[in-house]
Amino acid sequence: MTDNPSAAHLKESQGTAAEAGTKATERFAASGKKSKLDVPKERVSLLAGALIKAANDIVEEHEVTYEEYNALKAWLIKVGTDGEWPLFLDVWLEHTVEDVNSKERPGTVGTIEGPYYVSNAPELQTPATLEMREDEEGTPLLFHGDFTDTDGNPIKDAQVEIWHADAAGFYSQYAPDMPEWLFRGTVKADENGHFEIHTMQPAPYQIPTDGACGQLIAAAGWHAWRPAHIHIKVSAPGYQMVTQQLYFPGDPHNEDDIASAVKPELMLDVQERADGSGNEVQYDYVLAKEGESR
Ligand code: MBD
Ligand code: FE
Repeated sequence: MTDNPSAAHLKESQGTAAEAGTKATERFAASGKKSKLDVPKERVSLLAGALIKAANDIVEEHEVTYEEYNALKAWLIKVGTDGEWPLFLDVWLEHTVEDVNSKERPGTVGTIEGPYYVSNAPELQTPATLEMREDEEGTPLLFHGDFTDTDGNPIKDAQVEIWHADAAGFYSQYAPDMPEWLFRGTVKADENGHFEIHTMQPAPYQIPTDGACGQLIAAAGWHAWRPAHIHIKVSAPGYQMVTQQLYFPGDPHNEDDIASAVKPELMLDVQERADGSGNEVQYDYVLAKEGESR
């Protein structure tokens, strides 16, 4: 593919954008999300028509040249061959979809899922320790909290699905040479709705720079960073699921997340543990019952 030594090194350490993209594309195809799609004809016509009109309006307003049109065509084709449609959509569009669809839900705030969720991560009872390697690098983090409903009553049978990058910014199952379930787990809360998870703080994440999305970022002079974050899905029978991410104060990219997925309610209040064994943070979840709305 390339004889650029730095690119070869990149491939060894983190894999290529096309490898991660292909996995994300395959995972989406295999997920229930794809099998349940049944959008009525009227909505398809309305939404596809509005999208096509918006694109045509841009061409007219900005007097797009044939060179620019062909650059767009080549780039869109590359997004597909690199498997980066999940990445592109989740970085630049999902945040608005999430906003529009969570407005009426009371309780804990959500944000985007992103492209790297894997369902059916190993089940762990609280207090849980996520899978990690011997001598795993990073700052240990004890993440704990309590589940209540919107009236303040504890919730039984709640669970926290958690996934995050390692201290180098890589996700298991999307970068090579990582244990399959590294930093991924399904943690069952106790009968009082309390959970405790031992893990390591993730690093800021740079989206792959060697694929179509990276090419766009470089061509536009943007940056490719997301702040360090922990992905979460919380759920309990009879309650609405919340998909969210949690962030660390002081991260330089909290203000300019490429995926526009940071909200003030999602900022953790991290404390140093008194015994010097790393950091600790409490974050509580308020879940809305099925059908409950503002
Ligand atoms: C990520 O880890 C992520 O969370 C998002 C939204 C996009 C790309 C990589
Ligand atoms: Fe992420």
